[in-house]
Amino acid sequence: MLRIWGRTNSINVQKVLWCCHELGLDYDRIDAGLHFGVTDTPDYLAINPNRLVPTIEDGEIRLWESNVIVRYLAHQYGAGGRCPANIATRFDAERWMDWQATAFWPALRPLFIAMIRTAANERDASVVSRSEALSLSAVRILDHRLEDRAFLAGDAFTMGDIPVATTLHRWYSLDIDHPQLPNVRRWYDLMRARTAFQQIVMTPLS
Ligand SMILES: N[C@@H](CCC(=O)N[C@@H](CS)C(=O)NCC(=O)O)C(=O)O
Repeated sequence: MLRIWGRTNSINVQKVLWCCHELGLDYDRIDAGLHFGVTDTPDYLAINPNRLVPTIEDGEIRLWESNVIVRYLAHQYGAGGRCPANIATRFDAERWMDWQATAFWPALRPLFIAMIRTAANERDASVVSRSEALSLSAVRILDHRLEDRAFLAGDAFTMGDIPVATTLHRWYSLDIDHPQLPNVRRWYDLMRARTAFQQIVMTPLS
């Protein structure tokens, strides 16, 4: 059976778990990371030298890097659907997955760490305001993208929606200004209507 190492409050673990639920995959999850430890053990380091979660093992295949894991699962178990068969649609989805990892989450992560994992009196106001501004710029890019399509890569839900929606949920959940962005809101509401999103992603931030 597919094995997944990672704590359930991690954004990167949530991407993988949400993807599994969308694909109807059974899995065995092992708590790992932060106070659960595990990531420093020799056995874990042998499969993930980064001391980070998630990591998966699926038969002979061992992978880390959450978006690569989502790509793998979507291709292996959802080819033609969650991993689109059409090459243009597929790489459109891939692009938004990379954008999440290289632009959206790096913009939002400092704000998330400050507001959720740092005591109010220890927050660096300049980090908070810069991260808030950069995140809003990213969400505006998303709003523009979603102007003329239901999902990030077109008319159907794909693997491309998973990392970005997991990140957007954090943005909406933080106690900051959320200007009216109708396309983003409509897409976020589509995600919120999905049972797997409710079960895996819509949990209190910690
Ligand atoms: N680029 C990696 C980043 C993985 C990462 O930063 N994971 C965090 C959790 S979201 C982690 O392992 N933090 C340390 C820990 O939980 O012990 C991925 O997407 O999988």
